[in-house]
Amino acid sequence: MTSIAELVNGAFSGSVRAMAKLITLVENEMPGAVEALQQLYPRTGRAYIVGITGPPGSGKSTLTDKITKELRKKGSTVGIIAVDPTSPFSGGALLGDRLRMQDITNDEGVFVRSMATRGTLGGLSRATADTVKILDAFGKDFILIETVGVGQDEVDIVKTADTTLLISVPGLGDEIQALKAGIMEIGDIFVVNKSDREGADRVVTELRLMLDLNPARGSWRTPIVKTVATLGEGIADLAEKIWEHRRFLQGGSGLLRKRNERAKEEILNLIEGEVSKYIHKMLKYDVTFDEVIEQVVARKKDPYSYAQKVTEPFAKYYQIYVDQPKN
Ligand SMILES: Nc1nc2c(ncn2[C@@H]2O[C@H](COP(=O)(O)OP(=O)(O)O)[C@@H](O)[C@H]2O)c(=O)[nH]1
Ligand SMILES: [Mg+2]
Repeated sequence: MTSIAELVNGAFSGSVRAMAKLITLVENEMPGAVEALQQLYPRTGRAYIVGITGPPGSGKSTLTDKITKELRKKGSTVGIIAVDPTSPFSGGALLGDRLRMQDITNDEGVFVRSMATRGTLGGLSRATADTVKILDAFGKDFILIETVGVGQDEVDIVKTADTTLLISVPGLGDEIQALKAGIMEIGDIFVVNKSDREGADRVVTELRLMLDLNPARGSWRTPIVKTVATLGEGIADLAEKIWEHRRFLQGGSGLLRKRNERAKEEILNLIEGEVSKYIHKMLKYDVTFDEVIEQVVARKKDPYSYAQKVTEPFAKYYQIYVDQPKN
């Protein structure tokens, strides 16, 4: 048995095996996972995190591959987390795709990990955020997260990123509509991939129009980059835009603000997780709980009073804050 401290030290000294083991530990919430993260935490915060999101088939994996090569050319090390189940990195894609990825997966400066879809809501984003920390502590300069841009979990995952690339492609008219519906706010750089196809310029024009109509984007003028990922066209430009956004965030208070927000959310999530862990355990052993459910359904009890009763010890302890006026 390797101890947690040994694994952590192993990862610090560059053992890929130790790092992979740590990720498995954390991903499956196995005993020692929290201990490992506690030990890793002081060494995190150095990596730059890029989210790559967009509809299935838009070329996220191909772009991830090409961006990785571009970053490697400049000497940066890269960690890739593929949350997309169809990603060639996770083995879900065609053999040809996977073969194309082989040269980066054989590169020592690149570490690729795919995330299995988790049952619990929020489980996937938590596992991704924890894996980011491990890769960060391990010393990866850039961490790329590939994820399909749908659903709350995905949006949460993207919130982990410092810079988010939103991928669209020509020929998906309603894609733009879907972007309008809210996901647009999370994109720092818009990528129109498959620009070898007809209609790319129209997509660019539509996106530009939409971005200009959106007032709440601060002083960052969201660039739109045309790429042909399969041919590597536009990739150098895209990498440059990532650096530009990074400089933009680091130049002002943007990066610190993003990271503060992220830390706040993480702390709150952890506290909620801890509290609900005890409640769930308690209810699991409470033989009267099934009865309570029946009574609630039969309208003999109301769920509100029961919830208040269950959380009473907690409420008593913190009542002072609830009663306190804010200032
Ligand atoms: N024509 C064209 N095909 C592309 C381009 N980028 C990716 N593809 C192809 O689109 C398909 C889906 O790409 P993939 O990277 O797996 O998309 P993902 O599902 O978003 O990760 C693959 O067959 C790619 O070879 C591009 O710029 N132009
Ligand atoms: Mg993919």
